[in-house]
Amino acid sequence: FRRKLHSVGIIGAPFSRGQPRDGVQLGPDVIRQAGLVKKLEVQGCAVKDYGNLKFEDLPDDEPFGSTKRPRAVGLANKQVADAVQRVKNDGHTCVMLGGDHSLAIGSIHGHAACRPELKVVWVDAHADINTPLTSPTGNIHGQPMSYLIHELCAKIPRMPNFSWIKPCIAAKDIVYIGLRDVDPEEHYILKHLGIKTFSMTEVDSLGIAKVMEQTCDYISSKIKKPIHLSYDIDALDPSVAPATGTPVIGGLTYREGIYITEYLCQTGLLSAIDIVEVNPNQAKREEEVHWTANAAVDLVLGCFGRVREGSHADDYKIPNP
Ligand code: EXY
Ligand code: MN
Ligand code: MN
Repeated sequence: FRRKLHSVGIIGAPFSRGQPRDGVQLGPDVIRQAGLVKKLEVQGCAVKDYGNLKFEDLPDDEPFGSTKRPRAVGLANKQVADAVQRVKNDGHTCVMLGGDHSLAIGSIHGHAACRPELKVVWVDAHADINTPLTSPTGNIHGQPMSYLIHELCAKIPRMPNFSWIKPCIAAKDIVYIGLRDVDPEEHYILKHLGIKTFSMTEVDSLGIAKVMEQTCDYISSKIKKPIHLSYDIDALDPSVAPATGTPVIGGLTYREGIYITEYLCQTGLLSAIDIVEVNPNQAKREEEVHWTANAAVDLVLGCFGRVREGSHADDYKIPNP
């Protein structure tokens, strides 16, 4: 067999204003400190780390209705969208390290600007599809999908620093995996738009192998399209990834979580990846930061060819004595 050589472009997005808890802005550095770049290189990837984006602090960012920090979120996402476009135009598979999940607005928007046909696989305990008017919290990290879907366009109010955002995906282009904490309004939206979902119940009944088979049948039945994988670390069970802001019991095992990335990697269609919601300040002890960061690193490695059976270079020879 022949190993595919991946070229990876990494963007750090140290941003937390899509939710109220401090610390998620440390995600990119915590994930890098767990050895991400080195480990990717060891498995044969060419890596360009574009470093961290610098986000302005906006002092007078009054809520818009109940939506919190709209100006900061709108502006940061514009920066993310531009950065993702740059990485894609440079020819890499893009890895965006968050930061909270509001950053998927910019990441998917920027990706779609370069790959208008893309499909989204959203791995998360939550659906993140509240509109500003259905949101129970006003936190934009629970809303990113609503800004991106054509079918919800008429339901989104005009908000400051959001005018550049144009819906860029259709409801049929999305698959969710790992859902187990969905608001009633979100559940209505998912059903009303006929969005494909594999909640934890389907993971239990089908097993993760069938879930991934059906996911890929659904998103690439006839023509192969680029895949955007948006991976919220809280999709994993809190016993595996405790350092996150909104943990929900009953999540994906480490093995199920990794299997998703291995499976998507072998499609050859992964084009951009988000790893979000790693928050070291939410850990009860230092160890929990390491578990969570290591899990995040292993998810990225799985996206770029790491297989658990092991692998070797094409030209390897057993040394002669
Ligand atoms: N559904 C709740 C809300 O909209 O506020 C909770 C969202 C949590 C979002 C986390 C990051 O995935
Ligand atoms: Mn999320
Ligand atoms: Mn989540």
